[in-house]
Amino acid sequence: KVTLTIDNIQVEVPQGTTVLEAARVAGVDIPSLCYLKDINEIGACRVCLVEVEGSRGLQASCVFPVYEGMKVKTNTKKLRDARKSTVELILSNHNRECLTCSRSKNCELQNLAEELNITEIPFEGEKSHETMDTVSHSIVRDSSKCILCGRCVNVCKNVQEIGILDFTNRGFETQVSPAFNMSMNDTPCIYCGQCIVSCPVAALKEKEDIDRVWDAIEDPNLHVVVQTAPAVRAALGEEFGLEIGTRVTGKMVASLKRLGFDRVYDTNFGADLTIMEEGHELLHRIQNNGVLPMITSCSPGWVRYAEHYYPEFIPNLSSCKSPHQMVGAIVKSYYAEKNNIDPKNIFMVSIMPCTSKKSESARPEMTVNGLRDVDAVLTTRELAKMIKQSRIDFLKLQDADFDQDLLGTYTGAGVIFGATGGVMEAALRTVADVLEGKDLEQFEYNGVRGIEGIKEAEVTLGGNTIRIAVAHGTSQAAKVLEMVKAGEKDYHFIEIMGCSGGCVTGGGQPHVSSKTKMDLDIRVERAKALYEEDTKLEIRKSHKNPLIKALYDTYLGKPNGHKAHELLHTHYAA
Ligand code: HC0
Ligand code: SF4
Repeated sequence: KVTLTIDNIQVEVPQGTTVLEAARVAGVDIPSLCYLKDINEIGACRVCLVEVEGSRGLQASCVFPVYEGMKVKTNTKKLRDARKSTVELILSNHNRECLTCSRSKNCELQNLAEELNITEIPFEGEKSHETMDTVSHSIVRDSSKCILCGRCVNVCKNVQEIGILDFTNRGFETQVSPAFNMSMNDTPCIYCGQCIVSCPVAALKEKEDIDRVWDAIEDPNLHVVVQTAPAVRAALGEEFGLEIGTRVTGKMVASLKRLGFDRVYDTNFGADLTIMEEGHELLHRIQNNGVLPMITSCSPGWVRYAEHYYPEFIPNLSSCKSPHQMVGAIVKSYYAEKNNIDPKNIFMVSIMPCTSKKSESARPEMTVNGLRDVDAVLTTRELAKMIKQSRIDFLKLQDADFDQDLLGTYTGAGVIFGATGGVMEAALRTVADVLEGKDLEQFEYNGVRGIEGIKEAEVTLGGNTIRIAVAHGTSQAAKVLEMVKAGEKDYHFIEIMGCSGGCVTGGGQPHVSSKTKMDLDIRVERAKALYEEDTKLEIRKSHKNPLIKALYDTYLGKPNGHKAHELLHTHYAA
């Protein structure tokens, strides 16, 4: 332990702590901009400057380690002036159209300018070359907003270990972009959006689709059905000032009804359906010498990663479509038939915590009879915008229930899909019952929960030992795949999610400031909300969902049967 004083406040912290972190412990708030805990600790922007007694010049506190007896000052005139000049310089080459910016009121640069009391920019800098890339279905890059902090570069390079974005050019023309300033669409970007949720400004954002959804709602000829992903309920409340990890399922449903959707369903129904299909696919592969390990295919960021970086594992991907695509396919077949609606007149919207889902839903494979399973995907952030546009007082909404007919029930197994390990646990709950031939009382699998990068377990089911692994974030996925390739590991089933933490920390979730990320792990807080909903539900195993049973009995036939294959499965090409 090391004892030091910061602004005369004594604080004790472990050796190796930085001054910025120590100040947080002491309750002293040092401003920062490029700093992002564990992701970007490079001391580049020089906003977090402090004075350290006995050392020359001003120090970047995010990279300066503490030492015994150290005396730090964080709030002197010299520091305020230095920080102000630094931020003024950044602003002089920044697109300052804040009024029409998607991050307005939620921008770390704007907040900093306000805190530092910057009321004018003393010099108008020459603007560097600008690029606006709107080509992909998922991500928009607007370099006029970029402040070269490097947060996106490092999350992509060091956390995801993909490396699409980098500093290009030199000096004044320095940019952050894909190589040769290519469109993201022409790179092997997986659209995970981790760069977006790391960006302090609006240089990276999702490709919005709000207007198309409003048009559909207004169109009297369209029947508009909406579904919500498990992870949305764990984060939407943050957009309305609620604490991270507050579950807002009922208010979310109420708001969707107010927005004018004709039916509100939960993707969890699709998750239950996926478990039926994927669980039986696994059993079939195990019993018939099929390709193993089978790997989940519900995270489109992961699927794109496999296609671009590990095509040799494509035969290992489950042929199941992801849950929201299954819901779309069932709405445009079964639901349409039962309600006597021409599927051409159904418009299916998915609210997702994910930016990659936008691209997934546009894939040509994700159709039935020439109709897209899902017509539009909105992120959690976009849903919050629609609610605000409609002037709905979210916090005052009475909780409402999902529509109860046809696809209207879901189980605890479906809910936990949104956290890393959840798909595996949900699958085990069903596969175990099938293999044991009974309704097992012990069905919580704590070994696959939590945020450890790679989780492994062996489960004995019906006399067979099944070896499983769970990986989240593509760097962890790569480790598992390399071990499998090298013959070091021999699993039957692997769950892989493209983002660290799983969907709860997807690229479409509400922005959380770098300051808050210092205090808590949002992966843990949001996951808690989902496990809490699981324990509150009466039915917690997918195969016990009565409407899933009815769907098979009256329409699909058997899991993995002919009709199920036609609607719910796909294939991925290398
Ligand atoms: Fe997920 Fe999903 S759990 S990918 O993380 O499998 O996006 O939340 O909706 O489709 O159910 C995201 C979240 C989903 C799907 C489900 C799966
Ligand atoms: Fe990298 Fe993901 Fe951003 Fe693409 S979306 S640039 S893969 S972090």
